Amino acid sequence: MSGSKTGKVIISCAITGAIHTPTMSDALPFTPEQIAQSAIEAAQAGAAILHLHARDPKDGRPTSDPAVFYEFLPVIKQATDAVVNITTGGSLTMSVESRLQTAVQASPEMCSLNMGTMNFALHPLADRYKTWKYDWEEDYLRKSDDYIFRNTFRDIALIARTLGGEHGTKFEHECYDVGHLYNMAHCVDAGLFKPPFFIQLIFGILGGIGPEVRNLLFMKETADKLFGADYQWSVLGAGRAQIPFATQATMMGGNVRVGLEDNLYISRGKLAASNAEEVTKIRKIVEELGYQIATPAEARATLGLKGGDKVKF
Ligand code: KMH
Ligand code: ZN
Repeated sequence: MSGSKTGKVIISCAITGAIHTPTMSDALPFTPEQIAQSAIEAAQAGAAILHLHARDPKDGRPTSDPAVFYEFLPVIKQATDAVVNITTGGSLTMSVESRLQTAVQASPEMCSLNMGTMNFALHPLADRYKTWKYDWEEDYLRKSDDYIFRNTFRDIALIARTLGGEHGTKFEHECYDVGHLYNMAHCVDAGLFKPPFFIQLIFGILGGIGPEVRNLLFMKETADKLFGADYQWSVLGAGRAQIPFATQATMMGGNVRVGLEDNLYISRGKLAASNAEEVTKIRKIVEELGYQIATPAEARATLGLKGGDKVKF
């Protein structure tokens, strides 16, 4: 089903992630204060959903430690009405159990859920930098040519049953390739997820489907065939695909994801100054195309979320 119930475009912003490292951009937030501030500014710029990872404040290394998340979750919640979406993807070096621990404590309205095991390669990024701010960065990137981003059917079922039950958490189903849509359909048939599903179609991650518009059309057609009117969709283009794919998705009636987790550049060769700058850019395009952006309340209505008052942070 294309377009949200309100016909408005839901902007998600992915604040810091676990792909990029501090050397790559001074704008990449990694302390709890920076993550909170960047998320609040992104919400003020128009992001209705904030996708959040945590990082060690000492050196920006990805962490799944709930204590670090809890240094910024309440701050964000008090300052904005945006939907908080906590990652269960974490980083490539984390176990599924560790990736889940914060969401189990925080009981968020939304979590990401990755719909298939895959290569998730970051190693080509390492060749772009000669010196590093922190000693973990280069190793983390270069070793990713041998990492497996683990999301077996058993892992997916564990996350679905742990968070989908009494927590009432809904999922941003992250689909990096067409097979992940069939994985999703299998899980729906197994009763793991109830509509409306929120499916994030992802293009341009090395290990997933390539950033070509024909692939977007193919993934969208496949999702329509598998899920009919039961799903809402969004598009995440990694790196330089971010804005072109978000623009294409908008024209097709979809929703969009931007943010420094996925792309550090605001234009060719120019680093984005902030997450808010990326949100502002896509918001302008959405509105120039004659669409309106969704408020957090409209996003909650479209996606069937439990409400910000039901979370535990
Ligand atoms: N950081 C990547 C391994 C998610 O948030 O669920 C994948 C990721 C997905 O960020
Ligand atoms: Zn993420």
